[in-house]
Amino acid sequence: MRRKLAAGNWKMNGLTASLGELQSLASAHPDPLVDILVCPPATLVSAAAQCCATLPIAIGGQDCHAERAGAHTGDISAEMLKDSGACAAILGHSERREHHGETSDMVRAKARAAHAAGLIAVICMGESLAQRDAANTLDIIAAQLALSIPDTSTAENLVIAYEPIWAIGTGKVPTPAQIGEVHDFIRTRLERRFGPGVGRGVRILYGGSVKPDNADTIFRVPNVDGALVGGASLRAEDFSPIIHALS
Ligand code: G2H
Repeated sequence: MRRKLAAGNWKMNGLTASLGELQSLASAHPDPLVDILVCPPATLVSAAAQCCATLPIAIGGQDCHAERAGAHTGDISAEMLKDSGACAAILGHSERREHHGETSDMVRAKARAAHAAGLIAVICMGESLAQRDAANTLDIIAAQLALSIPDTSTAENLVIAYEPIWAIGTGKVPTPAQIGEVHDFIRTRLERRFGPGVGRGVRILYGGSVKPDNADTIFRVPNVDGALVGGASLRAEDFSPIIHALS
């Protein structure tokens, strides 16, 4: 039985004052029935982890370098994230693939580093609108799955987020049938590659314009084990009803 997961991706948002939202979230869910993960910007990971030390909210980063240490100005390693109190790292988000030229090979290397440091790798994948319109969605997902997921993956240290690029921050959401088709496909591929134990244990999140008013519909889709939420995770009053819909 997979535990549901509500993950918040703050992206490049949040200052010290924003940590109050975590306190509000915990107050609204003192004993949550689902796992809650919040991934603030790197500048807030340590403070957020301290703030949540006694709260039912886990903290994650939004990226990590594939190397353990070295001359990589501006980058942070998986070990540093872990040392800051993070338990997970979002990897391969389309904004990083697009704006930072990250390939699936690079994502796989980062995920391997995350696993070595004891972090959960939340690996994102999804198709563009042009790829969907050309009926290439499942081919794109198959390639991203094959190349982005390292062999070090287990049911505990891997979470996959299906995020169609055209649904990110746009207010457009795929139909339940479209979400279900991709999530079922990912599940089947995971079972084929890792066997039924791991394949059925990995959680598959949906991401892309998840809001309080569409969460319930999305969470009814089989093989949707939760959500990776961007804009609606920034304020507890928006994230809380999404968590509630998962419970
Ligand atoms: C997709 C998502 C979070 P949003 O990027 O990863 O963002 O919910 O704002 O579309």
